[in-house]
Amino acid sequence: MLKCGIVGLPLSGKSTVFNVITRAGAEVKPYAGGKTEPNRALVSVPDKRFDKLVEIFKPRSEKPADVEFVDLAGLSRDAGKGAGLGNSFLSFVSESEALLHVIRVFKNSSVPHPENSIDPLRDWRIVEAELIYRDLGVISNRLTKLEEKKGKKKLTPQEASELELIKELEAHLLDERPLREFELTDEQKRALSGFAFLTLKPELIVLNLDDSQTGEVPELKPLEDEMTRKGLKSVKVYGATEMELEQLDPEDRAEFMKDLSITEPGRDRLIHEAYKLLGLISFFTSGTDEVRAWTLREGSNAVEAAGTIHSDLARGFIRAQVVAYDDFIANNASIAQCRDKGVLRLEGKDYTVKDGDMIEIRFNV
Ligand SMILES: Nc1nc2c(ncn2[C@@H]2O[C@H](COP(=O)(O)OP(=O)(O)OP(=O)(O)O)[C@@H](O)[C@H]2O)c(=O)[nH]1
Ligand SMILES: [Mg+2]
Repeated sequence: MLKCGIVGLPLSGKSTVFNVITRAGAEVKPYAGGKTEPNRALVSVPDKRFDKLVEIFKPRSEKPADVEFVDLAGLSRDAGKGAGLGNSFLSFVSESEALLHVIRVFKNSSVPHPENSIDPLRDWRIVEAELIYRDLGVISNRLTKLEEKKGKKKLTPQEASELELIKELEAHLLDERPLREFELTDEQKRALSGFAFLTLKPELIVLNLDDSQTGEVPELKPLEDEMTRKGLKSVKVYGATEMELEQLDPEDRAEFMKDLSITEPGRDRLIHEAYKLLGLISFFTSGTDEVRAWTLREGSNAVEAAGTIHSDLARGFIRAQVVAYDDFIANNASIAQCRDKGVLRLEGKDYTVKDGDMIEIRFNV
């Protein structure tokens, strides 16, 4: 299951955004400090196709894909040097596969800003610098170990190439650049995965606005320019307002959303953007027993899809019976008709699974 960590400066609205996404009702308060345990909640990925399949199959049980969101305490300037929660906080971040970085854009005189002014670009850089600093710490530990070993005996070829690589990474980080801007081969990525580098994780910037900031926001311009230069992705939310919105009944909510020109609720938008950012797709298994949505990395093959369902299905994989959701619907939700029309296919191990595939695994163990 996918895990997303929410990071940002203290009082940037992280718990507010967490509540928008999860409706979990985490504590939101206008002063920093206190609680240090992260808030966690599971969220079902909204998917109209899944809803439709449930309607068609009327299964005994249904299970949408889910994502876990973890809301952490604020990351202050110099956390990596031990300020605030320091490194214990950063270890929570390392279990996440993706980061939502909440940036305060809203003005609210009753909520102090740790840097005393609204400056999204500066704030983004402070947190980014802390993440870089933490990765440098991880690298320097590993470098020390490898250098020590090198002093005593010969390094294996693997260790020698690792040493070379992490020296390059160190230089890159010292240049104040995140590791996601360093070009790595797939093999190198695999070799580094155990380090859980924070700046290698995909990051979605969440701009937390006040509902009065619907037009152009001058304070935001410098960060927007930087995001364009760096190809960073962002999504806007009206944190405080959308949190209230989640508590309204559907009719009032629709009205309110129209006023803010929001077409998709904040929670759906955030979850969908996180999905896209991570290159994730969904496939379905469906029958009268169960309709279920599964999450898969784009580019995965049929055996990997089988493995997400159960390791036995991957081990004993014979073939996958596949039909695209759209074809299934276009053919009156009839498997027989899909077969007649030739849109129901039998695929082998190397088949690349597509978003919206309905799959049945044939296996033998
Ligand atoms: N006006 C306005 N106020 C907001 C918005 N988002 C959050 N706030 C207020 O800002 C304060 C802090 O919000 P939280 O969500 O608790 O912020 P946080 O980042 O989780 O704070 P820490 O966990 O203490 O670091 C609360 O008083 C919120 O009501 C917003 O979009 N607009
Ligand atoms: Mg909080």
